[in-house]
Amino acid sequence: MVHEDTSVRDFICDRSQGTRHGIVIDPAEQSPDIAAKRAIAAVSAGSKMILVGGSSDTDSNNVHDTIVAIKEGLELVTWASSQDSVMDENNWKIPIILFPQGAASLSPAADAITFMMLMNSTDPRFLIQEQIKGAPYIRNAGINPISMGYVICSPGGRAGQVGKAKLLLPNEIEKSAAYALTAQMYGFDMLYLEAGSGADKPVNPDLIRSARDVTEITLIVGGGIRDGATAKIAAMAGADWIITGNLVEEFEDASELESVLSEFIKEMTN
Ligand code: 1GP
Repeated sequence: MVHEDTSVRDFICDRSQGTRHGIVIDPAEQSPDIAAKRAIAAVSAGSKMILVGGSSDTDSNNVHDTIVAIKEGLELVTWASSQDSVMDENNWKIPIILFPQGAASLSPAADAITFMMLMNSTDPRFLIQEQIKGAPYIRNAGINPISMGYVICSPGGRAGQVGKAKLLLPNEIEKSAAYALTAQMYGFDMLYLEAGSGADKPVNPDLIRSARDVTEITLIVGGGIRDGATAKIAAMAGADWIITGNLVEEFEDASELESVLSEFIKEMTN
């Protein structure tokens, strides 16, 4: 039986909370220790989801070690705040979610997995084959699947190349709406519009708006978002989640990262 705990999915898909911020940690880009420090800084700043994954150089070992380190780090802070009457321990209970490049980079320690179809891939591997490979493992490990349509928009970056995506162009407004409708008709929990990590331009807000206008699906937007003002534009267009990756990797110092992300989230939500 597929794991029935729907609490993580409900938390992620709850659209009543306004636009929230999440981070993506690429296990190939830092040690598990540093990843944990970054995750703690982000959660302390107000981030509400931690995705773990990357487009290349991830395998189940570095994915697993990274997830375990983040989990242990957050558990420690949760415990510390439970001993402190001023701090709310619930603020630290943030899901750690696998954001996999394929069936070879999974970990049973994750709270959930974005079980995704790369909807505009030209390769059946990313449409359905990796999913078939991974599904039995996901069931046996008891990881909660959160179904997701993943659409890579130009410029697309490494994710677009690796996933052999026929990129969604900034002017393909109706096509974006059609992808959103298709994702909803498949019963997917969420739709992720991705410009690619490190993109020089984020997803065109008109693509976000057209997807938002035709569906109630939870919308995630990421790629090339480096400041709160850009995040706010995506939020106003209808994004439920803004994901940043590179920004998090830029700071060695955790307290500096925390203050940059606090400012980012404040600007995004104001
Ligand atoms: C990757 O969209 C995310 O899936 C993050 O992109 O690294 O550009 O923030 P950035």
